[in-house]
Amino acid sequence: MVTLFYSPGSPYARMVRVALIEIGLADQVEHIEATLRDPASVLLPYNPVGRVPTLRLDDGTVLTESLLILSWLDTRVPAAGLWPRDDTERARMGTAMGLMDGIAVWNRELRRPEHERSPGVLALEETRANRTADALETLVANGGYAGPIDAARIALACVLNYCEHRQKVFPWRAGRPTLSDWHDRIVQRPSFRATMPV
Ligand SMILES: N[C@@H](CCC(=O)N[C@@H](CS)C(=O)NCC(=O)O)C(=O)O
Repeated sequence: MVTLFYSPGSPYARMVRVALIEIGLADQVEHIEATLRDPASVLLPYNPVGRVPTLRLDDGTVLTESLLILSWLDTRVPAAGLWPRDDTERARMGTAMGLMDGIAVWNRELRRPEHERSPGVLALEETRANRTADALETLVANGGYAGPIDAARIALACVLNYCEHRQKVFPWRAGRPTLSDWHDRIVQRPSFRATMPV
């Protein structure tokens, strides 16, 4: 059986959990919750990188990196159209992932004791996040990230919802009403409701 290692709060792992539900494979994949940055984590015997999501295939191959896992899922159910098929959608996927990566770096910096935080890193990531969210507001207002659910929409929704609940220092909604509405609608989907971090 295929096994997904995840942690409930990870936006990267959530993309895979949402995608599994959306393409109808969630019941065929064993989900194992893993602790992170923990030498005793159940994940480490399978993945020396120690990050979630990690997908262990039924032949024992272990995939790390969310985008590799999403593209593998796409090969299982190609008709679901999970992986972006054209350049516009690939570009949208890249922008959403860029926001997620920047938020992850920002969040990692904020988790350090205050005296260890780099003001330069914090400022850079705040600027990056605002710049990207402004661009996303325009993209969504011009019809981007619309249509059937795919990995680009899943990525954007996962990072925005992460900002909503976990990275609260980023007022991502301010001045971005279209992006806010887009988020509020997509997170009503059963796949997002079922994977909401507690
Ligand atoms: N580039 C990776 C990032 C995954 C990632 O950073 N996951 C975090 C949780 S959100 C993690 O597992 N952190 C544990 C660690 O860094 O040791 C991906 O796309 O899968």
